[in-house]
Amino acid sequence: MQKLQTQDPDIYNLIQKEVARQSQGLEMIPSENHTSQAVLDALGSRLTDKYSEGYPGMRYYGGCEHADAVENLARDRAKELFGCSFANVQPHSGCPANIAVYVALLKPGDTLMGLKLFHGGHMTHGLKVNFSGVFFNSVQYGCNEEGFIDLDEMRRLAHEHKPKLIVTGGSAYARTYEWAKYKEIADEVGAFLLADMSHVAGLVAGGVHPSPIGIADVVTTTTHKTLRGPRGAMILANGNPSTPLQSVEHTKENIPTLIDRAIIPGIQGGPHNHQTAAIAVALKEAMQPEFKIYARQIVTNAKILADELMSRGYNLVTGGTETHLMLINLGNKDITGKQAESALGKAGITVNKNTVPHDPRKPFDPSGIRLGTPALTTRGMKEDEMKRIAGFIDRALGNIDNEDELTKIHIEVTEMCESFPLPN
Ligand code: DSN
Repeated sequence: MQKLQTQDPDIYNLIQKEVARQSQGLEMIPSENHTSQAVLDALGSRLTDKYSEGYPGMRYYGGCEHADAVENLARDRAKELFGCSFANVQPHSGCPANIAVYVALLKPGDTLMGLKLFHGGHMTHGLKVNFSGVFFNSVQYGCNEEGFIDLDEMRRLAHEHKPKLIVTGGSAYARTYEWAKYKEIADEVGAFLLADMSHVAGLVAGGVHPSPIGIADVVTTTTHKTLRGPRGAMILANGNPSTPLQSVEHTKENIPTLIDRAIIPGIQGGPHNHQTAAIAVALKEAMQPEFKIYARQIVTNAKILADELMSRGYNLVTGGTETHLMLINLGNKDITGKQAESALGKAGITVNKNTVPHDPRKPFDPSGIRLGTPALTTRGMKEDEMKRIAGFIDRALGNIDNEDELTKIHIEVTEMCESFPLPN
Protein backbone atom coordinates (compact mmCIF):
# COMPACT_ATOMS: atom_id res chain seq x y z
CA MET A 1 0.00 0.00 0.00
CA GLN A 2 3.01 2.28 -0.38
CA LYS A 3 1.53 4.28 -3.26
CA LEU A 4 -1.70 4.86 -1.39
CA GLN A 5 0.16 5.99 1.71
CA THR A 6 2.00 8.76 -0.15
CA GLN A 7 -0.71 9.71 -2.64
CA ASP A 8 -3.77 9.69 -0.38
CA PRO A 9 -2.79 9.52 3.28
CA ASP A 10 -6.37 10.31 4.36
CA ILE A 11 -7.75 7.12 2.90
CA TYR A 12 -4.62 5.14 3.78
CA ASN A 13 -4.92 6.15 7.44
CA LEU A 14 -8.60 5.25 7.56
CA ILE A 15 -7.83 1.81 6.14
CA GLN A 16 -5.10 1.34 8.73
CA LYS A 17 -7.52 2.34 11.48
CA GLU A 18 -10.05 -0.20 10.25
CA VAL A 19 -7.38 -2.92 10.14
CA ALA A 20 -6.44 -2.04 13.73
CA ARG A 21 -10.10 -2.09 14.79
CA GLN A 22 -10.56 -5.54 13.26
CA SER A 23 -7.33 -7.02 14.60
CA GLN A 24 -7.63 -5.61 18.13
CA GLY A 25 -11.26 -6.67 18.58
CA LEU A 26 -13.61 -9.57 18.04
CA GLU A 27 -15.70 -9.43 14.86
CA MET A 28 -18.79 -11.38 15.84
CA ILE A 29 -21.30 -10.20 13.26
CA PRO A 30 -22.16 -13.61 11.79
CA SER A 31 -22.32 -12.36 8.21
CA GLU A 32 -18.72 -11.10 8.36
CA ASN A 33 -15.41 -12.87 7.93
CA HIS A 34 -11.72 -12.18 7.23
CA THR A 35 -10.56 -12.99 3.68
CA SER A 36 -7.09 -14.28 2.84
CA GLN A 37 -4.38 -12.05 1.41
CA ALA A 38 -4.70 -13.98 -1.88
CA VAL A 39 -8.37 -12.92 -2.12
CA LEU A 40 -7.39 -9.32 -1.36
CA ASP A 41 -4.65 -9.43 -4.02
CA ALA A 42 -7.13 -10.52 -6.70
CA LEU A 43 -9.59 -7.87 -5.54
CA GLY A 44 -6.99 -5.12 -5.85
CA SER A 45 -5.87 -6.14 -9.36
CA ARG A 46 -6.03 -4.52 -12.82
CA LEU A 47 -9.02 -6.71 -13.64
CA THR A 48 -11.11 -3.89 -12.21
CA ASP A 49 -10.19 -1.76 -15.26
CA LYS A 50 -11.89 -4.02 -17.78
CA TYR A 51 -15.41 -3.92 -19.22
CA SER A 52 -16.74 -7.34 -20.23
CA GLU A 53 -20.52 -7.16 -20.51
CA GLY A 54 -21.87 -10.53 -21.58
CA TYR A 55 -20.57 -13.99 -20.76
CA PRO A 56 -17.36 -15.87 -21.65
CA GLY A 57 -17.20 -16.27 -25.42
CA MET A 58 -20.15 -13.88 -25.90
CA ARG A 59 -18.97 -10.39 -24.87
CA TYR A 60 -19.92 -6.95 -26.11
CA TYR A 61 -16.31 -5.72 -25.74
CA GLY A 62 -12.94 -6.66 -27.19
CA GLY A 63 -9.96 -7.69 -25.13
CA CYS A 64 -11.93 -10.06 -22.92
CA GLU A 65 -9.83 -13.20 -23.35
CA HIS A 66 -8.43 -13.08 -19.82
CA ALA A 67 -11.71 -11.95 -18.28
CA ASP A 68 -13.29 -14.98 -20.02
CA ALA A 69 -10.73 -17.33 -18.51
CA VAL A 70 -11.19 -15.84 -15.04
CA GLU A 71 -14.97 -16.14 -15.20
CA ASN A 72 -14.80 -19.69 -16.57
CA LEU A 73 -12.52 -20.71 -13.71
CA ALA A 74 -14.88 -19.14 -11.15
CA ARG A 75 -17.91 -20.85 -12.71
CA ASP A 76 -16.15 -24.24 -12.93
CA ARG A 77 -14.97 -24.06 -9.33
CA ALA A 78 -18.43 -23.06 -8.10
CA LYS A 79 -20.00 -25.98 -9.97
CA GLU A 80 -17.43 -28.43 -8.66
CA LEU A 81 -17.57 -27.20 -5.07
CA PHE A 82 -21.36 -27.22 -4.82
CA GLY A 83 -22.06 -30.12 -7.21
CA CYS A 84 -24.27 -28.38 -9.78
CA SER A 85 -24.11 -27.89 -13.53
CA PHE A 86 -24.85 -24.14 -13.74
CA ALA A 87 -23.30 -21.14 -12.00
CA ASN A 88 -23.65 -17.44 -12.67
CA VAL A 89 -20.89 -15.63 -10.77
CA GLN A 90 -21.72 -12.09 -11.90
CA PRO A 91 -24.22 -10.76 -9.29
CA HIS A 92 -22.52 -7.80 -7.65
CA SER A 93 -23.90 -8.85 -4.28
CA GLY A 94 -26.71 -10.72 -2.54
CA CYS A 95 -29.57 -8.30 -3.24
CA PRO A 96 -28.97 -8.26 -7.02
CA ALA A 97 -28.68 -12.06 -6.99
CA ASN A 98 -32.16 -12.32 -5.52
CA ILE A 99 -33.52 -9.58 -7.80
CA ALA A 100 -32.19 -11.55 -10.77
CA VAL A 101 -34.06 -14.66 -9.69
CA TYR A 102 -37.32 -12.71 -9.38
CA VAL A 103 -36.75 -11.02 -12.75
CA ALA A 104 -36.03 -14.46 -14.24
CA LEU A 105 -38.99 -16.34 -12.82
CA LEU A 106 -41.74 -13.82 -11.98
CA LYS A 107 -43.74 -11.05 -13.58
CA PRO A 108 -44.47 -7.85 -11.64
CA GLY A 109 -47.43 -8.48 -9.33
CA ASP A 110 -46.83 -12.24 -9.06
CA THR A 111 -46.95 -13.70 -5.56
CA LEU A 112 -43.77 -14.64 -3.74
CA MET A 113 -43.50 -15.93 -0.21
CA GLY A 114 -40.54 -15.55 2.16
CA LEU A 115 -39.57 -15.52 5.84
CA LYS A 116 -40.37 -12.25 7.65
CA LEU A 117 -37.26 -10.10 8.09
CA PHE A 118 -38.11 -9.58 11.75
CA HIS A 119 -38.25 -13.35 12.29
CA GLY A 120 -34.78 -13.85 10.78
CA GLY A 121 -35.48 -13.60 7.04
CA HIS A 122 -34.03 -10.98 4.71
CA MET A 123 -35.41 -7.77 3.29
CA THR A 124 -35.21 -9.15 -0.27
CA HIS A 125 -37.45 -12.04 0.74
CA GLY A 126 -40.57 -9.90 0.50
CA LEU A 127 -40.29 -7.06 3.03
CA LYS A 128 -43.07 -4.62 2.11
CA VAL A 129 -40.71 -1.63 1.77
CA ASN A 130 -38.15 -3.56 -0.27
CA PHE A 131 -38.43 -3.96 -4.07
CA SER A 132 -39.46 -7.58 -3.41
CA GLY A 133 -42.53 -6.38 -1.52
CA VAL A 134 -43.21 -3.37 -3.74
CA PHE A 135 -43.13 -4.99 -7.19
CA PHE A 136 -44.45 -8.39 -6.14
CA ASN A 137 -47.36 -9.53 -4.03
CA SER A 138 -45.44 -10.62 -0.95
CA VAL A 139 -46.77 -13.12 1.56
CA GLN A 140 -44.65 -13.65 4.67
CA TYR A 141 -44.33 -16.72 6.87
CA GLY A 142 -42.74 -16.61 10.31
CA CYS A 143 -41.28 -18.55 13.20
CA ASN A 144 -43.21 -20.25 15.98
CA GLU A 145 -43.05 -19.19 19.64
CA GLU A 146 -39.78 -21.13 20.17
CA GLY A 147 -38.22 -19.41 17.16
CA PHE A 148 -38.24 -22.34 14.71
CA ILE A 149 -39.47 -21.72 11.15
CA ASP A 150 -43.18 -22.52 11.29
CA LEU A 151 -43.67 -25.15 8.59
CA ASP A 152 -47.39 -25.43 9.32
CA GLU A 153 -47.82 -21.72 8.67
CA MET A 154 -45.64 -21.92 5.56
CA ARG A 155 -47.83 -24.72 4.20
CA ARG A 156 -51.11 -23.00 5.14
CA LEU A 157 -50.07 -19.70 3.51
CA ALA A 158 -48.75 -21.49 0.43
CA HIS A 159 -52.07 -23.26 -0.11
CA GLU A 160 -54.02 -20.08 0.57
CA HIS A 161 -52.00 -17.72 -1.65
CA LYS A 162 -50.53 -20.09 -4.27
CA PRO A 163 -47.20 -18.24 -4.62
CA LYS A 164 -45.27 -18.64 -7.83
CA LEU A 165 -42.02 -18.65 -5.83
CA ILE A 166 -41.18 -19.63 -2.25
CA VAL A 167 -38.01 -18.07 -0.88
CA THR A 168 -36.18 -19.88 1.90
CA GLY A 169 -33.04 -19.16 3.88
CA GLY A 170 -32.49 -16.14 6.08
CA SER A 171 -30.07 -13.96 7.97
CA ALA A 172 -30.75 -14.58 11.66
CA TYR A 173 -31.81 -18.22 11.89
CA ALA A 174 -29.65 -20.40 14.12
CA ARG A 175 -31.05 -23.77 13.08
CA THR A 176 -30.59 -26.09 10.12
CA TYR A 177 -32.55 -25.08 7.04
CA GLU A 178 -34.83 -28.00 6.12
CA TRP A 179 -34.61 -27.64 2.34
CA ALA A 180 -36.39 -30.93 1.56
CA LYS A 181 -39.39 -29.95 3.68
CA TYR A 182 -39.61 -26.55 2.00
CA LYS A 183 -39.47 -28.27 -1.38
CA GLU A 184 -42.35 -30.55 -0.42
CA ILE A 185 -44.50 -27.47 0.28
CA ALA A 186 -43.40 -25.73 -2.93
CA ASP A 187 -44.27 -28.84 -4.94
CA GLU A 188 -47.71 -29.09 -3.32
CA VAL A 189 -48.63 -25.69 -4.77
CA GLY A 190 -46.51 -25.81 -7.96
CA ALA A 191 -44.16 -23.01 -6.81
CA PHE A 192 -40.51 -22.52 -7.70
CA LEU A 193 -38.27 -22.95 -4.65
CA LEU A 194 -35.41 -20.50 -4.11
CA ALA A 195 -32.87 -21.37 -1.41
CA ASP A 196 -30.90 -18.30 -0.36
CA MET A 197 -28.01 -20.05 1.39
CA SER A 198 -25.92 -16.89 1.82
CA HIS A 199 -25.38 -17.36 5.53
CA VAL A 200 -24.57 -21.07 5.45
CA ALA A 201 -22.75 -21.41 2.09
CA GLY A 202 -19.40 -22.04 3.79
CA LEU A 203 -21.00 -24.63 6.05
CA VAL A 204 -22.56 -26.31 3.00
CA ALA A 205 -19.19 -26.25 1.22
CA GLY A 206 -17.55 -27.72 4.32
CA GLY A 207 -20.16 -30.47 4.64
CA VAL A 208 -21.59 -29.38 8.00
CA HIS A 209 -24.96 -28.12 6.77
CA PRO A 210 -27.25 -29.87 4.25
CA SER A 211 -26.95 -28.59 0.71
CA PRO A 212 -30.00 -27.19 -1.09
CA ILE A 213 -28.44 -28.09 -4.47
CA GLY A 214 -30.54 -30.75 -6.18
CA ILE A 215 -33.53 -29.85 -3.97
CA ALA A 216 -34.25 -26.17 -4.62
CA ASP A 217 -34.90 -25.09 -8.20
CA VAL A 218 -32.43 -22.26 -7.81
CA VAL A 219 -29.90 -21.31 -5.13
CA THR A 220 -28.44 -17.89 -4.40
CA THR A 221 -25.53 -17.15 -2.14
CA THR A 222 -23.31 -14.28 -1.22
CA THR A 223 -19.61 -15.12 -1.26
CA HIS A 224 -18.40 -13.04 1.68
CA LYS A 225 -20.00 -14.69 4.70
CA THR A 226 -19.09 -18.20 5.90
CA LEU A 227 -17.70 -18.89 2.40
CA ARG A 228 -14.96 -16.35 3.23
CA GLY A 229 -14.61 -14.73 -0.17
CA PRO A 230 -14.85 -11.14 -1.35
CA ARG A 231 -18.17 -9.28 -1.34
CA GLY A 232 -20.12 -10.79 -4.21
CA ALA A 233 -22.71 -13.43 -5.01
CA MET A 234 -23.53 -16.41 -7.19
CA ILE A 235 -26.64 -18.08 -8.56
CA LEU A 236 -26.51 -21.87 -8.83
CA ALA A 237 -28.83 -24.36 -10.50
CA ASN A 238 -28.87 -27.45 -12.64
CA GLY A 239 -29.23 -27.51 -16.41
CA ASN A 240 -27.52 -25.53 -19.16
CA PRO A 241 -28.23 -22.12 -20.68
CA SER A 242 -29.52 -22.22 -24.25
CA THR A 243 -28.12 -20.24 -27.16
CA PRO A 244 -28.45 -16.45 -26.85
CA LEU A 245 -31.24 -15.55 -29.24
CA GLN A 246 -33.55 -18.48 -28.71
CA SER A 247 -36.70 -17.45 -26.82
CA VAL A 248 -37.53 -19.60 -23.79
CA GLU A 249 -40.58 -20.36 -21.65
CA HIS A 250 -40.66 -19.74 -17.88
CA THR A 251 -40.09 -23.39 -16.97
CA LYS A 252 -37.77 -25.13 -14.51
CA GLU A 253 -35.71 -26.55 -17.39
CA ASN A 254 -34.99 -23.04 -18.63
CA ILE A 255 -33.82 -21.60 -15.29
CA PRO A 256 -30.13 -21.26 -16.32
CA THR A 257 -31.04 -19.32 -19.47
CA LEU A 258 -33.54 -17.15 -17.60
CA ILE A 259 -30.99 -16.38 -14.87
CA ASP A 260 -28.22 -15.45 -17.30
CA ARG A 261 -30.58 -13.12 -19.16
CA ALA A 262 -31.89 -11.63 -15.92
CA ILE A 263 -28.37 -10.66 -14.82
CA ILE A 264 -27.53 -9.08 -18.19
CA PRO A 265 -29.34 -7.37 -19.86
CA GLY A 266 -32.00 -7.68 -17.11
CA ILE A 267 -30.47 -5.88 -14.14
CA GLN A 268 -26.70 -5.43 -14.41
CA GLY A 269 -24.09 -4.07 -16.77
CA GLY A 270 -20.45 -5.09 -16.70
CA PRO A 271 -19.34 -7.79 -14.32
CA HIS A 272 -16.74 -6.86 -11.71
CA ASN A 273 -13.85 -8.94 -13.02
CA HIS A 274 -11.61 -8.28 -10.01
CA GLN A 275 -14.43 -9.52 -7.79
CA THR A 276 -14.96 -12.59 -10.01
CA ALA A 277 -11.25 -13.41 -9.75
CA ALA A 278 -11.35 -13.04 -5.97
CA ILE A 279 -14.41 -15.30 -5.83
CA ALA A 280 -12.48 -17.89 -7.84
CA VAL A 281 -9.60 -17.68 -5.35
CA ALA A 282 -11.97 -18.12 -2.40
CA LEU A 283 -13.66 -21.08 -4.09
CA LYS A 284 -10.28 -22.76 -4.56
CA GLU A 285 -9.60 -22.23 -0.87
CA ALA A 286 -12.99 -23.72 -0.01
CA MET A 287 -12.13 -26.82 -2.06
CA GLN A 288 -9.11 -27.63 0.15
CA PRO A 289 -9.39 -30.20 2.97
CA GLU A 290 -8.56 -27.47 5.54
CA PHE A 291 -11.82 -25.71 4.71
CA LYS A 292 -13.82 -28.68 5.97
CA ILE A 293 -11.95 -28.45 9.26
CA TYR A 294 -12.64 -24.71 9.34
CA ALA A 295 -16.37 -25.19 8.72
CA ARG A 296 -16.62 -27.84 11.43
CA GLN A 297 -14.79 -25.60 13.89
CA ILE A 298 -17.17 -22.67 13.17
CA VAL A 299 -20.10 -24.81 14.28
CA THR A 300 -18.24 -26.31 17.26
CA ASN A 301 -17.25 -22.83 18.39
CA ALA A 302 -20.81 -21.54 18.05
CA LYS A 303 -22.15 -24.45 20.07
CA ILE A 304 -19.61 -23.95 22.88
CA LEU A 305 -20.28 -20.21 22.96
CA ALA A 306 -24.04 -20.80 22.99
CA ASP A 307 -23.77 -23.34 25.83
CA GLU A 308 -21.54 -21.01 27.85
CA LEU A 309 -23.93 -18.10 27.41
CA MET A 310 -26.99 -20.20 28.27
CA SER A 311 -25.24 -21.45 31.42
CA ARG A 312 -24.96 -17.76 32.41
CA GLY A 313 -28.71 -17.28 32.04
CA TYR A 314 -28.88 -15.95 28.47
CA ASN A 315 -32.01 -16.81 26.56
CA LEU A 316 -31.10 -18.06 23.09
CA VAL A 317 -33.87 -18.12 20.51
CA THR A 318 -34.64 -21.82 19.74
CA GLY A 319 -32.60 -22.77 22.81
CA GLY A 320 -29.25 -22.96 21.01
CA THR A 321 -27.63 -23.19 17.60
CA GLU A 322 -26.77 -25.72 14.92
CA THR A 323 -24.97 -23.26 12.67
CA HIS A 324 -22.50 -20.38 12.88
CA LEU A 325 -24.80 -17.91 14.63
CA MET A 326 -27.00 -17.36 17.64
CA LEU A 327 -29.73 -14.92 18.45
CA ILE A 328 -29.98 -13.81 22.07
CA ASN A 329 -33.24 -12.44 23.47
CA LEU A 330 -32.08 -10.03 26.17
CA GLY A 331 -35.58 -9.43 27.53
CA ASN A 332 -34.85 -11.37 30.72
CA LYS A 333 -31.68 -9.32 31.34
CA ASP A 334 -33.49 -6.00 31.17
CA ILE A 335 -31.14 -4.74 28.44
CA THR A 336 -32.13 -3.77 24.91
CA GLY A 337 -30.31 -4.90 21.79
CA LYS A 338 -29.13 -1.34 21.15
CA GLN A 339 -27.65 -0.99 24.63
CA ALA A 340 -25.96 -4.38 24.29
CA GLU A 341 -24.48 -3.59 20.86
CA SER A 342 -23.08 -0.33 22.20
CA ALA A 343 -21.63 -1.78 25.43
CA LEU A 344 -20.07 -4.74 23.63
CA GLY A 345 -18.61 -2.37 21.04
CA LYS A 346 -16.87 -0.44 23.81
CA ALA A 347 -15.47 -3.75 25.04
CA GLY A 348 -14.05 -4.53 21.57
CA ILE A 349 -16.73 -7.06 20.69
CA THR A 350 -18.65 -6.21 17.51
CA VAL A 351 -22.16 -7.67 17.26
CA ASN A 352 -25.41 -6.32 15.85
CA LYS A 353 -28.71 -5.57 17.50
CA ASN A 354 -31.44 -7.72 16.01
CA THR A 355 -35.14 -8.36 16.38
CA VAL A 356 -36.17 -11.72 17.80
CA PRO A 357 -39.29 -13.49 16.47
CA HIS A 358 -42.46 -11.89 17.92
CA ASP A 359 -40.36 -9.00 19.24
CA PRO A 360 -42.46 -6.45 21.16
CA ARG A 361 -39.77 -3.82 20.45
CA LYS A 362 -38.92 -1.90 17.25
CA PRO A 363 -36.04 -2.81 14.85
CA PHE A 364 -33.95 0.27 15.79
CA ASP A 365 -33.93 -0.83 19.42
CA PRO A 366 -34.98 -4.47 19.41
CA SER A 367 -34.84 -7.09 22.15
CA GLY A 368 -31.95 -9.09 20.77
CA ILE A 369 -28.43 -9.30 19.48
CA ARG A 370 -27.10 -11.58 16.77
CA LEU A 371 -23.59 -12.97 16.98
CA GLY A 372 -21.52 -15.67 15.38
CA THR A 373 -18.18 -17.37 15.01
CA PRO A 374 -16.99 -17.38 11.34
CA ALA A 375 -14.46 -14.54 11.69
CA LEU A 376 -13.14 -15.68 15.08
CA THR A 377 -12.66 -19.19 13.71
CA THR A 378 -10.71 -17.84 10.71
CA ARG A 379 -8.29 -16.34 13.21
CA GLY A 380 -7.75 -19.76 14.78
CA MET A 381 -9.83 -19.31 17.91
CA LYS A 382 -11.19 -22.52 19.39
CA GLU A 383 -13.08 -23.88 22.39
CA ASP A 384 -10.93 -22.20 25.08
CA GLU A 385 -11.29 -18.79 23.47
CA MET A 386 -15.07 -19.25 23.14
CA LYS A 387 -15.28 -19.83 26.89
CA ARG A 388 -13.25 -16.68 27.55
CA ILE A 389 -15.37 -14.71 25.09
CA ALA A 390 -18.59 -15.81 26.81
CA GLY A 391 -17.07 -14.41 30.00
CA PHE A 392 -16.18 -11.11 28.30
CA ILE A 393 -19.70 -10.79 26.88
CA ASP A 394 -21.32 -11.53 30.22
CA ARG A 395 -19.08 -9.03 32.03
CA ALA A 396 -19.75 -6.32 29.44
CA LEU A 397 -23.51 -6.84 29.53
CA GLY A 398 -23.44 -6.74 33.31
CA ASN A 399 -21.64 -3.38 33.16
CA ILE A 400 -23.31 -1.51 30.32
CA ASP A 401 -22.97 1.85 32.11
CA ASN A 402 -19.52 1.23 33.57
CA GLU A 403 -17.10 2.79 31.05
CA ASP A 404 -14.01 1.81 33.08
CA GLU A 405 -14.97 -1.84 33.18
CA LEU A 406 -15.81 -1.86 29.45
CA THR A 407 -12.41 -0.31 28.68
CA LYS A 408 -10.73 -2.91 30.89
CA ILE A 409 -12.49 -5.70 29.00
CA HIS A 410 -11.39 -4.15 25.70
CA ILE A 411 -7.77 -4.25 26.86
CA GLU A 412 -8.12 -7.94 27.77
CA VAL A 413 -9.83 -8.66 24.44
CA THR A 414 -6.98 -6.94 22.58
CA GLU A 415 -4.40 -8.93 24.54
CA MET A 416 -6.14 -12.17 23.58
CA CYS A 417 -6.38 -11.06 19.94
CA GLU A 418 -2.61 -10.59 19.72
CA SER A 419 -2.22 -14.39 19.58
CA PHE A 420 -4.75 -14.62 16.72
CA PRO A 421 -3.71 -12.29 13.91
CA LEU A 422 -5.84 -11.59 10.84
CA PRO A 423 -4.94 -13.83 7.87
CA ASN A 424 -1.98 -12.72 5.76
N1 DSN B 1 -26.71 -7.92 5.78
C1 DSN B 1 -26.62 -9.36 5.78
C2 DSN B 1 -26.50 -9.90 7.15
O1 DSN B 1 -25.90 -9.23 7.97
O2 DSN B 1 -26.93 -11.00 7.42
C3 DSN B 1 -27.73 -9.97 5.04
O3 DSN B 1 -27.71 -9.43 3.76
